[in-house]
Amino acid sequence: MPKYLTQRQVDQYHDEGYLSPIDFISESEAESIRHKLEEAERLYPEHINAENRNNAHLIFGFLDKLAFHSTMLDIVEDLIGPNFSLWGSVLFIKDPGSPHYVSWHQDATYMGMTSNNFVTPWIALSPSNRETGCMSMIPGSHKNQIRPHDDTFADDNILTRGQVVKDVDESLAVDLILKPGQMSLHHGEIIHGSQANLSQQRRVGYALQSYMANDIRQHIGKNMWLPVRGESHSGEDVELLHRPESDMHEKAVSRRAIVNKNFSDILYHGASLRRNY
Ligand SMILES: O=C(O)CCC(=O)C(=O)O
Repeated sequence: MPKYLTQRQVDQYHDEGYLSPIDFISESEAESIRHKLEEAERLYPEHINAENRNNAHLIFGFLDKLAFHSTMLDIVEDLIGPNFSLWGSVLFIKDPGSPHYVSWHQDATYMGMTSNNFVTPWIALSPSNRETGCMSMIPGSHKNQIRPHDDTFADDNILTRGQVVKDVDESLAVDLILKPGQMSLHHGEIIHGSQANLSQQRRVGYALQSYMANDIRQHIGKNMWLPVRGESHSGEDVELLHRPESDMHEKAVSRRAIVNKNFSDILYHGASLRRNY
């Protein structure tokens, strides 16, 4: 018996590679978290800006709490089992009228994992719809393994390498429309992307990227994991991370810097260029 989702939702996730929309927190809670985020951007611009949006849960309590929210953990357990850690997180923000987009890609392509059976919850902290540039998924595409990607490094592409899967049949795409406080969940191998923000409001999404069962290992870069539920990752080469002592705590800030360097080494492994994010 699943803990939070219905069996139908669990089956749908495995069959289509995503689940959406899921009511997660209230609209007012989402708004309050977004205000805290925008306050953090204002107070600590060096630590949270367009080129520094990875792993902010390691330095801010209000994001850490989302990663450890009991509803979140029950949902993740329903999809990948009871023993898992968090690999990282990414704030996907598109400013009003911004041309930034995310090309068709599969997350697992450059993550260097021994298995791609992992899940990313994407929490909407503002309305995410066609006008603001919501994510779109190609249902069932997680069953066809990793397709070749071209690294374009295109200016407006938010992805590290601007990587893109060619020849995607866009007529199959499903748009994930989310209200603030709702979330979607997607599999590490599903083909997905998002368009520019044509609206006058910010589109703010927080991706917990990704929760992984404790038998998945990093084969490129260092094995660094934040234990979340059940038995944690273990082994001689495993480095376990800590939750932040408090917002911007000195130790937390240095841990995040090490994790972000590892992220960059993994995601740009073998690439011809390295961007600052
Ligand atoms: O937020 C977006 O537009 C894209 C996010 C994404 O690709 C992801 O969470 O894997």
